Amino acid sequence: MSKRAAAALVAGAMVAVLTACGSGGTGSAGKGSGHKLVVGFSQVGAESGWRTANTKSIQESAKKAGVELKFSDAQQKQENQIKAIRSFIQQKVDVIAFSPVVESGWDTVLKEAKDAHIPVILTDRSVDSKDESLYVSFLGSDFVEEGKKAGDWLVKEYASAAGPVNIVQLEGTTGSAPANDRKSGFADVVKADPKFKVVASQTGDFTRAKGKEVMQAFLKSQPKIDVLYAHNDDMALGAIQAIEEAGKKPGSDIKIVSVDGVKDAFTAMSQGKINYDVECNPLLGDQLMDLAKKVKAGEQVPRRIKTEEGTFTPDQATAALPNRQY
Ligand code: GZL
Repeated sequence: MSKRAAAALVAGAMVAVLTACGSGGTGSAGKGSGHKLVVGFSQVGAESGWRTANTKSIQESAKKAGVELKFSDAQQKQENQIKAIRSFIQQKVDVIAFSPVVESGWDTVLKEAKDAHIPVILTDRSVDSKDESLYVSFLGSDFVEEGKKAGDWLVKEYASAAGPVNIVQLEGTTGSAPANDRKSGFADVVKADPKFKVVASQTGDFTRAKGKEVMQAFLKSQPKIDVLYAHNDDMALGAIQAIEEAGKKPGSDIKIVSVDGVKDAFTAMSQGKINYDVECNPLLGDQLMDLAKKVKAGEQVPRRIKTEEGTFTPDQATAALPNRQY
């Protein structure tokens, strides 16, 4: 081989190696770099069956995708998520992903990630930041849509009722996107008919314990409750305990419409205790890992990726139970 041809071959090889290493950050996770993609993930907490399933999905998908996952549980505290994100920045991860416990108060720390040239992906819940450059994509459900689906069921269920239909509402974590949006989506539908009256509404913080406690208070303060709208199944399951301890029948004395679609709620539905469940899909892991790889490789990704999900009547839930993953 001539000297010129050999030199061209070496130069070509050099370019290939540099390109591979150059496309990654310090995690150098570019194509063909041979280094593992490093993702820092800050999870809300472990407050509900939905969250447990979401965490399992993310951890299993990372393993399957060969991604090094640095995982932090914030125990539902924003300050813990901010600390975790700062730690990921210090560790120079390739991508940061998180489910913001509340919508506000993220601009400062997300700016720090941006200044460190670390892309951020939002999963499950979003933020109210006006600066769209602070994150590259939001993967998760449409919570307003979920609230509307719950409202639509109620309107149909009580179409022939004269009213009033007294509703109590167990709200999710105060300030969180699912609580804000499920409340507004539901209200937008039921406000069309004055017979529907939300007589009490309070946060149960997405947990069974708090859901039971607040439902006990509703049962004491409200002379007549026809319907419970719970922003998630764990609060609905806690409320069922309170309703039964008060000597009433959940699903008939007090009808219940809930959100998430976790296995325990489907069991309650098969027992006639929950009347309708709007699914919120927690299995975001595979999509997140695929997104993270694309983002790190510098590929264009959609700004908003909406998860597909359905609704369940008691019969549908009973049929789905045997194969329900979460
Ligand atoms: C919704 C998610 C909510 C679930 C709750 O995407 O953020 O948080 O509905 C969970 O069960 O606690």
